[in-house]
Amino acid sequence: MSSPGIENANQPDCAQVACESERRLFRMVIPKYPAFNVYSHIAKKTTALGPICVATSVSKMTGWDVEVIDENNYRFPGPLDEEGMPDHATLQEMRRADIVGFYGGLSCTIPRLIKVASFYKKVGAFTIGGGHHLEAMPEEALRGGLDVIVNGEGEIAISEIIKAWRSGSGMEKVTGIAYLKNDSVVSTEARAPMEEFEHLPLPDFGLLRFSRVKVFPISRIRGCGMNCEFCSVKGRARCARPERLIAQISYLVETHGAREFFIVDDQFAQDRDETVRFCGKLQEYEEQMGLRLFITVQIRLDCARDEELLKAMRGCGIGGLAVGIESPIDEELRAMGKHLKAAEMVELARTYNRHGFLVHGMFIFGYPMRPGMEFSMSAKERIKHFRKFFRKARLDTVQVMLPVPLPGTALRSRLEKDTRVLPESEIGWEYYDGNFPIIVPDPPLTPESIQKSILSLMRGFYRFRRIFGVTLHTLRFPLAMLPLVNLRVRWLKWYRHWRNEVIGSVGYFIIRRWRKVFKEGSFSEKLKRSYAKSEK
Ligand code: B12
Ligand code: SF4
Repeated sequence: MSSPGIENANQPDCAQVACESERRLFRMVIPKYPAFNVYSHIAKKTTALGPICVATSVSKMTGWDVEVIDENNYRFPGPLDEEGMPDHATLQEMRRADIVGFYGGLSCTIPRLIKVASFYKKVGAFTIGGGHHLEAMPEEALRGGLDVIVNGEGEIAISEIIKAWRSGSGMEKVTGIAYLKNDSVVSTEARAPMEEFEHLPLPDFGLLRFSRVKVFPISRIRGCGMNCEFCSVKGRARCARPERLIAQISYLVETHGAREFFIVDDQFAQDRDETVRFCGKLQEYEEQMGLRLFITVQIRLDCARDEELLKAMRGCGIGGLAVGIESPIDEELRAMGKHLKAAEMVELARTYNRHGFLVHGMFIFGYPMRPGMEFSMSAKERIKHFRKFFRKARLDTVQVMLPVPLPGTALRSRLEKDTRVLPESEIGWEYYDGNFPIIVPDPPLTPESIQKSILSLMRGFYRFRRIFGVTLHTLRFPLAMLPLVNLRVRWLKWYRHWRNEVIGSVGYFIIRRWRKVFKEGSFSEKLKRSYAKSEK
């Protein structure tokens, strides 16, 4: 079968007509992260929700079998190539996929996506991509191996594309997609974001092949109305009913033995009253089933002021909070479009801590000021601010990243205008994971100094000597439980210290390995070259 690029895909070829009665295969690929980093560990235990939702939609279509290959959570006996990567040639030999979908949500995975997509295109599969990066930058991937890119949510669009491909009726009538025609990118009329979710099937994690999921990603709310300058999530929040999230959880608990969940919604409590209702319903379910779940959510700091919400969250097993604190420096917060002040943030983080939540603070180091904002601070001084904040806010774990000019964001447009984004010819998409300097920072900072600073902050937090803390806390366990009253409170208090020391020491090894991989790589050379170019 010849490769059905968008133009010849419109006419079904002979093989397509002859095998009309055969079942066909749709394979979804979640491309591998390029570098070892702090996410590598979690990626092995979870998966990406968006492509699972899209694959689930295809699985409900007549005549289609579906499988998902998550390259970040890919295990024995999945075939590997000589580089140790998932071997798509063998997968294709085992069973030929007619259509291959690609998750293009993360810029850092785009080079791998293009490599795998061009392979599939060469062997005659029809290739479709979706996700934040591809929406913002469709052309490179369309020229590199994708036939069609979906803008926005894919659950409905995918079935329309597949039907159009099968019937040969052409893609022009499918809304919200982009493809190449006469060597130019054509975008069809935009598709409105979904408002109603009840008709969508529940995401089917059983479609994953060669993966084992421990932390299940689930979702109720899409979009975020906050509009932070550096973020690619746009559009107001659209919410499903709490019952839908309960249905996802109960299904996974009862069929997959799931106990750990990550609610991927950008702000868990956006739809505040319904969120409280969700917590109540979940607590009820857990009591009926006699089990306790562990749930992590992403939440804003100022929700810590809402006592009723916090109580409801604790009641249903929400234990982990990922909080975008971003910076302990007021001027930087203003530049990002954040409305809180650093001093307030310390208090709010401590409130979460007091209520027994494990708080993971996410920060950006060296955020570039907006025009007209006069502010200058050395890297050393900034590090001091960060360290003081970590200590005062009593954060359980932290992640300090560099500013990333993500495609489609206002930050990227602003920095591009000032030619402060390091050229892609040197610093490619694979470096867009927050660990590498991609921009020319504000003076007196330099790309090297900001990178050294995040390493220093992470190494200061995740230290080797925390291994001794693990031993100490393990030995202290019997003592911590005495006297034998309030056992749950005592256990939780002990567990928090013990768990933080375990993560602290595991983190040390992860950062050490990241540094080693980094030193062996060629980034420093590329950085010098591209920085020199941008200074000219
Ligand atoms: C959960 C999450 C994570 C998880 C899991 C990531 C994953 N998906 O594999 C973790 C914590 C590991 C993570 C890490 C990172 N993340 Co993250 N993450 C998210 C988050 C909050 C939710 C993703 C999600 O599940 N959404 C819900 C689903 C339903 O929506 P969706 O993924 O967009 O999918 C829909 C459409 O895009 C489309 N679609 C998607 N794929 C396909 C495929 C086909 C074929 C079709 C037709 C359609 C289609 O249909 C889907 C269903 O409607 C998003 C923000 C967001 N709201 O999307 C950020 C986001 C994806 N992350 C982002 C980033 C930058 C990162 C990090 C680099 C860290 C950082 N600096 O923040 C790291 C990278 C990891 C690494 N190893 O380097 C950016 C990506 C932007 C970009 N251009 O790269 C986002 C958009 C947030 C932002 N700041 O803008 N992340
Ligand atoms: S950073 Fe978080 S709060 Fe800000 S727009 Fe993105 S998802 Fe919303």
